[in-house]
Amino acid sequence: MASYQVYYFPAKGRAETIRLVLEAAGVAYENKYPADWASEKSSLPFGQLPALVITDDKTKQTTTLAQSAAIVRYLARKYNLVAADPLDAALSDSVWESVSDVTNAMINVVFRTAEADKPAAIEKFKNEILPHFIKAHTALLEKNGNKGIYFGDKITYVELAVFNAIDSLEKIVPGALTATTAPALWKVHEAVANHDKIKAYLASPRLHSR
Ligand SMILES: N[C@@H](CCC(=O)N[C@@H](CS)C(=O)NCC(=O)O)C(=O)O
Repeated sequence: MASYQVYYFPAKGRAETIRLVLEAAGVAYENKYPADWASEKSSLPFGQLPALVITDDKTKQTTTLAQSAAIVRYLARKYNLVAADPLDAALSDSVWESVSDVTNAMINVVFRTAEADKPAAIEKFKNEILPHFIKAHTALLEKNGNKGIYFGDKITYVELAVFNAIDSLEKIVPGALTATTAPALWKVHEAVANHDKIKAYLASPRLHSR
């Protein structure tokens, strides 16, 4: 058995899909926040957060796993939140990468664009990047019967990542990803929001407000 600490800033950010995977799996974890990031940074494998601090309950040995995609996939494999078929699992990974691309584009707009240039950057994001994302994801979801699941019948880490991305995107481009503008993607959001363990998490004090 292992104990987990999700080490990240006190926010959803790149840690939230990690938390969602743990929550969906019903696995206990603690949140660990930096007390003095400048001095802690060099102790991380790549000088960044999130990281998952894994403690072997028997030996008390700890391993610090970095990189959000690696952490999510490790936990998803361990707790059976991946597609069983290897090709479906690879296709799922491609969905994750697409979510990562659109999330990184959003981060560039919000955090790496001069204030004066932001309105134009947001418009470009909304009118060029997002429609491609919605179209591609809608095609994949429709191919699987438009049931809010990308491949097969069960929620995997990919639906959890998309749920989180939709919530994050909604803050930047309100109204751009809704039941009306992106119905197939919205079904993913609903499927995850109705997952019993996720529903409990969303109503719990463990959920970060931003
Ligand atoms: N590829 C990394 C990116 C991690 C990343 O950019 N982390 C940011 C926070 S979201 C960070 O640690 N920033 C503080 C710093 O670099 O000092 C991942 O997905 O985990």
